[in-house]
Amino acid sequence: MRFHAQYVWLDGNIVKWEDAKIHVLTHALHYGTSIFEGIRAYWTGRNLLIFRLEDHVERMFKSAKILGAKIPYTADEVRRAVIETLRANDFREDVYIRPIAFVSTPTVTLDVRTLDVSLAVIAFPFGKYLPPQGIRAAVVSWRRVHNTMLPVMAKIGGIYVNSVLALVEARSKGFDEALLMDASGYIVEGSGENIFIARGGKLYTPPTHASILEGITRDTVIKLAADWGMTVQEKPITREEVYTADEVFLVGTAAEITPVVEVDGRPIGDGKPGPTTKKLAELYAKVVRGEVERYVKWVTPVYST
Ligand code: PY5
Repeated sequence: MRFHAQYVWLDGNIVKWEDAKIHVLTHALHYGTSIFEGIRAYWTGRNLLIFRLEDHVERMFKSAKILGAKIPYTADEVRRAVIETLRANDFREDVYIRPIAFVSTPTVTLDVRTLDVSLAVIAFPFGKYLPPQGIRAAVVSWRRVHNTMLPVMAKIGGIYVNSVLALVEARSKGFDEALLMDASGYIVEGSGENIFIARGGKLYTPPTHASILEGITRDTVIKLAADWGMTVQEKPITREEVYTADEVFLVGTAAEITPVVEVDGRPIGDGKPGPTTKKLAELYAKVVRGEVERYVKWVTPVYST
């Protein structure tokens, strides 16, 4: 996949893609002190709809608060920057949006509280992140970093080294995606996705205190499932519960709802995407395109029609 567009939003200006550059002594490059979001916008044929923009921007401010850095914009300004970026590029297809606030002061100092924070919004056409027909996953040896060591609830650049190591391990062994255990051996997340399992007609996902990112797609799935009277129970999930689940699926902005059809060489259910996963994925595809009345509140149109 090639990531490219015409324009980038950088500290208040729309600049050409090629000109969106930063200095090599940028703090975030050295210490991972960036706060980012992954947002999708879907092209309906008539308009471009941003999914859960408010929630993503809100999470950015929470991440900054946890890090101790200050984003020098209001939430409203960040939301407007996202819309401005999409309009400048005049996208007429599905895109992925990556707002990133990063500590930009060229210094070796670690105390970020007084350092400058820059903001960029990058957006580019984007298709599937993982094969939608189902993936083969492996439980990797790297453990999910515990939230007493790094705030995994925050989407901070440096924390993603944990995910990078996990995915490199899974891919180098021939798998599509990694499943990470926490220090106690419970399965908590994919490298860039939250996990759900269906077992005996019920849905389960790890609780938010279990060293996971509090995913916005996770929240969407919990709400969509509840609409059919299917409550999702938040509980620790063991490796053997995953192996013997009827269905396993990963959720995230990039991954959307991706069926996991095999874990560590063991087929999940009959080795094909299960009915609950399929039903949720279909509904999700409608919700993000503003086709479900009840959830139109979750989409922000980019162009005035
Ligand atoms: N867990 C981790 C570790 C994540 O990186 C992500 C998002 C999620 C869960 C799901 O969160 P949400 O539903 O709020 O997106 N990952 C990024 C994404 O845009 C991609 C990282 C490579 O989906």
